[in-house]
Amino acid sequence: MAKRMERRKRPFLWPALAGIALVGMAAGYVWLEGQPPAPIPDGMAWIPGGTFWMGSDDPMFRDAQPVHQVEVDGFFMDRTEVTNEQFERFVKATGYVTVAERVPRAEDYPGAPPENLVAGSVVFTAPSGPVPLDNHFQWWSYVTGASWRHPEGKESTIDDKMNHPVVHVAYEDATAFATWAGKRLPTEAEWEYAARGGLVKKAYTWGDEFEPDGKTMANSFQGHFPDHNDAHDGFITTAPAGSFPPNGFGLYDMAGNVWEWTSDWYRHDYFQALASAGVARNPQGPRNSFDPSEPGVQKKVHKGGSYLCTDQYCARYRPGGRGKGEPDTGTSHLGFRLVKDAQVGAHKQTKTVAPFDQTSPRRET
Ligand SMILES: [Ca+2]
Ligand SMILES: [Ca+2]
Repeated sequence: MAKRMERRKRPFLWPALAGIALVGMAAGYVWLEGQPPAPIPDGMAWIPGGTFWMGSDDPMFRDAQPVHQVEVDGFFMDRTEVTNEQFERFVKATGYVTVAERVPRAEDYPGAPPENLVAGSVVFTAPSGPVPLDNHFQWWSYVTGASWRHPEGKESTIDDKMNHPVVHVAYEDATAFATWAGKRLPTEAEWEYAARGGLVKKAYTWGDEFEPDGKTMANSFQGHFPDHNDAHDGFITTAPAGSFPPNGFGLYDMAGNVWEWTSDWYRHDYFQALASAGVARNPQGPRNSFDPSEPGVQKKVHKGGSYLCTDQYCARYRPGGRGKGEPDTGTSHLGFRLVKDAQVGAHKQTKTVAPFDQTSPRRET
């Protein structure tokens, strides 16, 4: 039923809008303590485990407070967002059809006018002039025919964007790709830990200064949001994955370019629960979702901000910032990257903090 209710929202409600000793050999990996496991899968970086300060003291990020300590085990992570070229390989191999490409079924949307039951996705379109920033419908709209193959609508293509991040992917599209690739989505804690690149409590993934020595470090939005993007960084929408300097772990675009799915459910108060329970180890997210701005709408956590982020409106290219969205809703600035455990089948000690409504079942995804 939960799934059914969520599916109903797709065409009508778009989202508001992280000593050297041989100690083991498993699944082909030789793990030397103090060294990364080998071999490192193609296109991935080894993120050594550790403890970090998660969240942000920024007054804009109330749902990212308090800053609290989290410990995560080591893992491999894609160096870049998943690209159109990689996603196309998956689609050609499997015949997979994304959520945005499927025609919504009338039985899933009782009462919906037939003309609204069309395949499509949510696309950013700049308004012609300045608009109040309290209504995102001024710049987001559901566009018939928009999908990963047609990011701005059915007339647009990805022919010259094969090295750009794939967009218009719903949560189930990302997990389908992950299953095919033998990887998984990161937890929110893994994603943020990786984004910080070994830095402690820094505002950005590279430090505390937005443009150190005048250097542009991420694909974000410059100009006047949302009507005028002067593309000071060279890109109005997506940039080829890996266009800006990597962070301390060798990861690209952990700030900006496109938002990225994590496996955690979103709750605005989750960090309060984690902080009160001591150091969280490999937290997997709350058991259920709650967003006070849209009660009853189940959402997953997005991380990293996008080419639309600006301090004028959304500064969530900062690693402590949190985004959110319904699992069945992809947009023109949302993609993903994946992680892989070092030892396949290894038991991961986890600390699931679930102080909330225990009667609500956790939705399997
Ligand atoms: Ca830009
Ligand atoms: Ca990104």
